[in-house]
Amino acid sequence: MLLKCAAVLGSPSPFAHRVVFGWCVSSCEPWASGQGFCALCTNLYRLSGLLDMEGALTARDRVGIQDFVLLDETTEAAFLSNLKKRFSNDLIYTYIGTLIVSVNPYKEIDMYNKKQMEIYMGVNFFELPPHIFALADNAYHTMLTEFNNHFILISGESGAGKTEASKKILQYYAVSCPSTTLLNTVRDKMLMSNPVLEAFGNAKTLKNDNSSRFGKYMDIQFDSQGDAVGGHILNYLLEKSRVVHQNHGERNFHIFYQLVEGGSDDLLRQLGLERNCQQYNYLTQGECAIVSSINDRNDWKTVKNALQVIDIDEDSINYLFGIVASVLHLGNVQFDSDSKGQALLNNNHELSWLLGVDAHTLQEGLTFRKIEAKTDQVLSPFTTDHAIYARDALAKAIYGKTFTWLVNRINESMENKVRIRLMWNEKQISHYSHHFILYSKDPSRKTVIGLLDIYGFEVFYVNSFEQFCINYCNEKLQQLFIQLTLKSEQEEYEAEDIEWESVHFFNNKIICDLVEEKHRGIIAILDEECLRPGDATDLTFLERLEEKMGNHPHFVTHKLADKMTRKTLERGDFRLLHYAGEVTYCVVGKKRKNKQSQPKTCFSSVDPDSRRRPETVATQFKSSLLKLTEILMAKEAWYIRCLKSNESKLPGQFDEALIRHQVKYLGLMEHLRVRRAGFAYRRKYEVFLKRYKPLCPATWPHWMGMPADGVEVLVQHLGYMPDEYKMGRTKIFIRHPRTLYATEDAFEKCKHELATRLQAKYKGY
Ligand code: AOV
Ligand code: MG
Repeated sequence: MLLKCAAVLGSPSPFAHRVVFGWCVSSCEPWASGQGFCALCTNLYRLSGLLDMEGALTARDRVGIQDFVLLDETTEAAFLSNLKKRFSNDLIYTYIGTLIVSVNPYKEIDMYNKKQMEIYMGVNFFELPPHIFALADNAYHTMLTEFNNHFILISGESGAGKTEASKKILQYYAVSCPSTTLLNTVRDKMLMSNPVLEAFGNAKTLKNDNSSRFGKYMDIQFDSQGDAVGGHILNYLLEKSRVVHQNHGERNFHIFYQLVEGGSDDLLRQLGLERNCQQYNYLTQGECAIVSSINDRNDWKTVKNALQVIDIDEDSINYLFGIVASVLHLGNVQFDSDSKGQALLNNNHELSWLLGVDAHTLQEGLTFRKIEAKTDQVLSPFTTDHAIYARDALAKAIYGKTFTWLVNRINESMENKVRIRLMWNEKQISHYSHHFILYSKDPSRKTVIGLLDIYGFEVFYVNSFEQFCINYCNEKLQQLFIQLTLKSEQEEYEAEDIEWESVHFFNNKIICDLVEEKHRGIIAILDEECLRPGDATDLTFLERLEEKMGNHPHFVTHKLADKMTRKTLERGDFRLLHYAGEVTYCVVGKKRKNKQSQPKTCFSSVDPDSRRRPETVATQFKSSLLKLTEILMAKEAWYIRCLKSNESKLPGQFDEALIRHQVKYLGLMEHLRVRRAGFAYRRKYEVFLKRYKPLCPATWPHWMGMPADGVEVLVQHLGYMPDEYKMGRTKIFIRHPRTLYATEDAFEKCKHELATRLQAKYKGY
């Protein structure tokens, strides 16, 4: 029926006909078929009179619209109502232009299988129902055709579905890219890096049973033929404190439970472990070692297999589990206090299981401080509290180093070792001929798609240094989003003299500055307090903050709490009004956690840097986020904004208030307004002309005049309607993607003709 509809509609020119045709046929939601409804061309259907309009509107009413840009009104209520309709029909993805809004369904929906992947391969973005595969595919094809680097920013609060989305995208690339046996192994390694890093870097929290406790940025490298040839991971600030402490209802990192539950009897015997998580202090604080949603035994098998795929040899795997077991044993090391209050080791049993460490030296290290005098060493005994602190610091340091080691090993194994194939076969010449012509393509050149999956914004009952860092990180990502979309988009229209009614938005730069500004931000003040000798404490840090930030509109102190937010604040707390909501931070432990609290002597032989006074944790984190921002800013961005559907992790529940809050703080309404009033696509005249000039006899093979004039001639020839595009100072702006897709279709056809000619010319190349 849809085909018939499109064919009968007709259009003013053959070119425009293709636009209508492609659009109507392909953007209809398949689940509405029978009633047939295309979200993008209601008017055309109405004109044709071919469709049962009542049926079509009922379908629209039932399943909602797949692109918010096409909503009749841009109110928050309309936005939420559309989201809800789609969610209740298991349509968890909706577009705002090329951005995807995703709502966590908390249930398996059969939409990620191989067949679905195949459906989305090589199809223009809006031709099928919204899907992260469409976004992944579009990023991939844009990368190939434009030879540039891309990244996919997946954001949203804890439990919103970021990690799941990033895994699905990686799987999509693994299946959809062209393959050879050699490359398949690289691909397997990339895929298998996930279960390993999740085992060591994810944990159950109150927000999410598989919460990422580290940030991950992964570059997938492609060669010029589109093969995935390598990968590289950057990891950010692992929440090491979890190794030694978990809040009620939370767990330690998955790997500990996997080993205890899944390890063979033999392995446990070798490591001196019992098959009972309750035996280990580091596993019992949260009182939820066993969780129904997590199958530690199965996950153990997956992780063991994955470790082999990523080339970790048997010996190293044994050492790795030895270290994991050592941390558990270390957690069971207890101290008594002698009559002078000095720490004494309770018993030596656990120490004997610690890998490769002399038990006596370790015992000394845990119960005495070594003070180096000029020629002498003096041992000063620890109190029990100090000894416990030293034990925990050692456990955290061992685990942190192990995690870094793992990431390095994964990176080595994913390194691009594939020899560049310089021989091109005929099929490839045909397929990539336009690259030869238009870009003089160098087959050894590589481009990347980066996937960013970082811990989401989180607010707990007690929020500590870890939440401060995580939420600061989310603040930075929001700032990046604002910079790249709302701000730069509007600035670009201005710079290009495009008429534009500006859209107001909240710019969270003010909060980023509050945290990170040099000499004046919270991190700078925390560092000062950490490095200040003498009487600095967590409370003096708070006093300094109050002194310096007292009047800041996003900082609330104990003194001002009632006045500003009418919510009281404990004496040891301060509150930040983040873009995503207010969070009360407890300063206790902040100073200690900010210092690199690793027992340096343990690692000095392997890490020469550890002798220098280390940078504080927060400052290191701040620098790494700055670098990350630079990496991302140099790439073309794609966005997936994940929303959490409800706090109880229940399938099918759409908590309207919770979702409204997220829609608000993620700036989705503002993004929609900018998108709706703006232009979906823009390219420099030179770039646009270079690609599409074969479509017009006047511009092919060479346009001798100004590029802007060439583009004008070209689009006139293609039959662009006046309101479909605008000519800026340096770029052409195209309102709807469908116009561009039609141009792409025409280009594809033209390419085949060129390919035939090329094949003859380059035979045997
Ligand atoms: P997050 O990465 O955004 O939180 P996850 O991706 O781990 O959140 O998702 C949390 C849980 O929600 C998953 O374990 C799944 O049970 C469920 N889920 C998410 N996306 C989907 C989906 N597309 N289909 C079905 N279930 C889904 V955090 O790492 O805590 O910020 O730090
Ligand atoms: Mg995650």
